[in-house]
Amino acid sequence: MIDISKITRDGKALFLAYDQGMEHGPSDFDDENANPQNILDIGLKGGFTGVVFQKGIAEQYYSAEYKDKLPLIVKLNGKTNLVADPDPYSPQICSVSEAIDIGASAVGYTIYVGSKHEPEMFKEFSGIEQEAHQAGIPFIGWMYIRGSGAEGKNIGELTAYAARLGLEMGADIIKIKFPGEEKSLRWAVENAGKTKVVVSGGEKQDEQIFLDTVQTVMQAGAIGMAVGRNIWQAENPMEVTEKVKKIIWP
Ligand code: FBP
Repeated sequence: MIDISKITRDGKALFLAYDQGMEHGPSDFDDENANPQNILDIGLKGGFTGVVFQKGIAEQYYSAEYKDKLPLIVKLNGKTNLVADPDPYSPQICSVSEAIDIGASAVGYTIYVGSKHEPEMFKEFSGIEQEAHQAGIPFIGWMYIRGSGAEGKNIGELTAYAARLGLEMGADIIKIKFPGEEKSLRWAVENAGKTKVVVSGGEKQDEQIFLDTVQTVMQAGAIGMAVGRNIWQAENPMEVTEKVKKIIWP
């Protein structure tokens, strides 16, 4: 079993996600958070257990001084939101060895569960899983439900299916979206078995609603959050971070 202690604290996780510049474009940013250096500052001061970058930002901004203080998780695939495809595919754009060379303590890959492109993504996902585990680093699967195969189906059931898929495919940690209620998330966590679960933050929302979600996520048995916009789009990112940490590490 792969050791995930480098990217967790007391078995819990708080990852700072910052691949939105690729996934959504600069419309997510303002003068402060467009600068990756400010995100590293939040990650470091906030005591996050990992920061998630694509390889370009990692190469240009993640220097050796961060290595033992703020572990790097490199996302190995990505896409823009410019092509409206009902069946998304996010190709691999970075290899495991390249990620390790730029300092990665773990790697991640987004798979769109329910997309017609599942076969290509399964292939890339499993190749990465094998290489990451040969190199002894954790592999995080972003298990996102999206595609024509998921249309009209129950989100709670699909979330549990996505979580189970992460276990079946050998992910050490999976990142899933909050299915809207504790019961469904609990079922997803149960189906993930020994694979640990973190939940994504989603669009920036009212602070209390976001904190209530974090509370529910922890009650459901997840090990933490992988959150971006609800932290670095906040008026005071440090303040929200402290509140989130109090919930994750009471
Ligand atoms: P957020 O907390 O900002 O939602 O970040 C989590 C994340 O998974 C990012 O890693 C990714 O860029 C984004 O959400 C993708 O969101 P969507 O699938 O809605 O485009």
